[in-house]
Amino acid sequence: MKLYTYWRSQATFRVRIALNLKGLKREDVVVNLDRGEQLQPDYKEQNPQAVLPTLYDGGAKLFQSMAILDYLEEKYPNPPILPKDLLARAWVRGFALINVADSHPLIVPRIRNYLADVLKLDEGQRTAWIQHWLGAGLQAMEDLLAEKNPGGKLCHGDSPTVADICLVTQVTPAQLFKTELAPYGRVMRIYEHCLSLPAFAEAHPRRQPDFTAH
Ligand SMILES: N[C@@H](CCC(=O)N[C@@H](CS)C(=O)NCC(=O)O)C(=O)O
Repeated sequence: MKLYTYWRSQATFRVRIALNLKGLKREDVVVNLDRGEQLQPDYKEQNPQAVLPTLYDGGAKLFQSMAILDYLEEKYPNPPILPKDLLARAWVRGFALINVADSHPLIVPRIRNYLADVLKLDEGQRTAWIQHWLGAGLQAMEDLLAEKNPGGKLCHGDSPTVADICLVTQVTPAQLFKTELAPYGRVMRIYEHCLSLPAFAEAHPRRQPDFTAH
């Protein structure tokens, strides 16, 4: 598999975790988002939306992290990253979408650039925006865990699911943008447990060869 990646891309982090959980090897091609390389014609040819990740499985091209996670689950079902039970699957997917569909889209580089270049928000206002929307997602996750699984080491069941992957990629940008994490005790307990697992730890932004300290 060939993965177009960047260390700080949360959407790509999701795919790295899923590939590791399923024991699938990958070759990385770095697209430096801080230098705007996603906008270069050679990458836009791969991914017309000009975003990471893009994954090639042999000759097949895949894009959008949730679609990739679903594809991996269907093509490589063992070990599973979705529960078998229908309602549990819906809960896990719903939990994951808080990150993928509601929080993360509001903090990606093209949004941050628009806030800066078009709306002329200063750095403090932009950071407040990011912390607000990440905090809203973290609070929703915390409340859902309190309702369904208050003492769990993982979001659902005994093995990692898409919910845990997306909980982790909700917390890492919150850490990067110095969001207050103390109010989210259940989320953080699961985060710490996930990061003790090699599949998550190896995929972490700091462990990527292209990581640069900010
Ligand atoms: N919904 C997409 C998000 C894709 C996305 O926005 N990726 C970010 C990196 S995490 C990106 O490449 N952004 C480039 C930009 O905003 O210009 C997914 O989950 O794959």
